[in-house]
Amino acid sequence: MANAIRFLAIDAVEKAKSGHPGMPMGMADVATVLFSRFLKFDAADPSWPDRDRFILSAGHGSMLLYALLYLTGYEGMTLDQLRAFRQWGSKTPGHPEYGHTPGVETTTGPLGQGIATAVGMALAERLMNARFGDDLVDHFTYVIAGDGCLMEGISHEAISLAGHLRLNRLIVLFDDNQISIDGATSLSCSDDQLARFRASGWLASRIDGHDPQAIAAAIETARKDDRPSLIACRTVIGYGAPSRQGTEKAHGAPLGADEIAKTRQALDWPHGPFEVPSAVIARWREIGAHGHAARRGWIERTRRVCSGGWSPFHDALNKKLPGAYVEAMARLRDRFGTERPRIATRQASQQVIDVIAEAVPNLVGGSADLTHSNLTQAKTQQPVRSNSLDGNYIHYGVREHGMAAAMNGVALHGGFIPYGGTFLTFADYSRPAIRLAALMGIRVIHVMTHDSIGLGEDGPTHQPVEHLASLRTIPNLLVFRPADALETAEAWDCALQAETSPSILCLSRQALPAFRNGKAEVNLVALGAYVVVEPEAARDVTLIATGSEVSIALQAAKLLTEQGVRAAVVSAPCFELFGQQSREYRAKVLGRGPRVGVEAAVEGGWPRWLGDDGEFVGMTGFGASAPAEALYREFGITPEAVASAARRSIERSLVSRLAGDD
Ligand SMILES: Cc1ncc(C[n+]2csc(CCOP(=O)(O)OP(=O)(O)O)c2C)c(N)n1
Repeated sequence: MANAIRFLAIDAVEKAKSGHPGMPMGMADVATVLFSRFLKFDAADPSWPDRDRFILSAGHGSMLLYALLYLTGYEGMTLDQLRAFRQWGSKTPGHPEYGHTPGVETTTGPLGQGIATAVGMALAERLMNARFGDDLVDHFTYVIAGDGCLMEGISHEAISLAGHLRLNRLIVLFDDNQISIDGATSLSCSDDQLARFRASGWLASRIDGHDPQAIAAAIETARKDDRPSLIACRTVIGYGAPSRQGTEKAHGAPLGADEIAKTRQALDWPHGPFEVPSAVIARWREIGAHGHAARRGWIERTRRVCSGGWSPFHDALNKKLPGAYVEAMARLRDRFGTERPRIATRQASQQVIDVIAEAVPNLVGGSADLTHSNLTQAKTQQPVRSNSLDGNYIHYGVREHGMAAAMNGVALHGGFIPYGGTFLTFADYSRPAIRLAALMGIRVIHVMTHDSIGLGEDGPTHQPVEHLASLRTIPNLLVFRPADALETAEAWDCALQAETSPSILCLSRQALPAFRNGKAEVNLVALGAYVVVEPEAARDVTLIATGSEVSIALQAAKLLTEQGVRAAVVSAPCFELFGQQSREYRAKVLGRGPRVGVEAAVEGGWPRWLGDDGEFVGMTGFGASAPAEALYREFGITPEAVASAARRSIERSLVSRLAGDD
């Protein structure tokens, strides 16, 4: 059974002329025991909500997973797909990709992400279980992680959080082969992994990863323990390849025809490439269908639960927002539109969260130890603790990266919409997990406050300047920077409605004046950018600003009016959404004349919106420690500076027009 995995991996890597045979060969025995004796799944329905989750954190060993998906009979995972490993259009990309290949629970490859995402999945399972009981939610999360995953810093945050919350349904099978790319792990690491996990509150043991009895016994014990479990499986990388096994040479290169022939002999596998004896296939297919009865039973039980036609369980699994949310959000937008509070956008966000936490029961909030600064906890939200898993607010601790990955896991698991807070300047700590969320297309909401030099005295370490620009370069990530309370509510609404994109809400520490009047009929943030002030006669210049700088642009427009210059003001809370609008709409908003961009951050991608004659008013370097007003003055982000930039760009555009006429 295990050799079938081994040789499919060997043959696929050989055919692709690239890939990683060593890890699948080493962990084939562990995977075989796990899938044949423990994993609850039905290959016929990869999205059955109560399936056990299997996460290949060591994503470079993707052929282990693809071989298992083929052998157990996942639809679409054919031998041809294995033959097309790593090729254009195949279901078998170099690293497992969520949403691309049925049966892949999360995208892995960046080491450490899988195990940290799995923590979120195991947490979501316990949260769902606390709400809906064993009949509906009762599954394990299994992870295969390698030395690389455990060397990565994120693993510390992840195992620490999992131990603290006593996520007893999380079982990590550590491919303890003592080899990574450079050679023996002893070159760079002398951690006692078992001691490390134990110190974080885990059950930890070491076994021979090629002994099926030992593997089964360890998993059996782990399943019964009330802590998360680490099973260090001592394995031989490239097991069976006579001259490569146990060395880094087995890690990431095809074995080559000679070595493959010798491996076939050594493991007594006389079959040709991609050939699996029918008896072996039949047995694997039985395993793939094992969970069928359990799934039918689960379907019956869920039917009974929602016999009245409605059930909170189905609502939770459904990605759509409830009707109560739509009404509550409409009321809140009206309130902000008419009351026009002058508050920080983080405070506005707090009010949004207070409203939506009641209307959206499956919202799960949190913060990386900045709850009182991020203002992320609703009055009604209760903290999640190891002994009260029915809470809905997670104190992630000072673990931004772990939080971001755990939120990915919570979203992937299903049943919840996760959001979590930190300071925008620490977005870089979370970035690899944010990038994966964008790549996977999942709804995860980051509340990132203290979004500019406007935070003041904490100084340049805490003042983001390059973060907006760099986050905007991540494809499929929505970066919102609302300018007042109403825009904050609308940005939240957009983030919650975005089922296939993560969002970042960049919010101010300082109070901002409201600038929109009356009832809020249309969500203008959803347009990405829109005109706030349109002069009565044709525009001379368009001032485009985001967040706290919209009010500066408005004051600049007034100054310009006094000077006989007609300035339109555009608020641009989300460039990604603006980019999706029609060419006509964008042209109408941007205007034909010169433009000035205003944002208390570095220029980044602004030139796209400003044109050749445009000018940018913002930061050119790091901030400083001083009160916010002083910083805006000293760094020249003032109404006067914007008005001067506007006049300069009008002049420039006149000159270039005249030059064009010549
Ligand atoms: C964050 C990150 N850094 C580096 C890599 C490149 N990389 C892929 S596998 C690997 C070595 C991993 O060693 P181990 O987990 O022991 O895997 P094994 O050699 O046992 O297959 C490295 C450095 C990566 N995929 N992700």
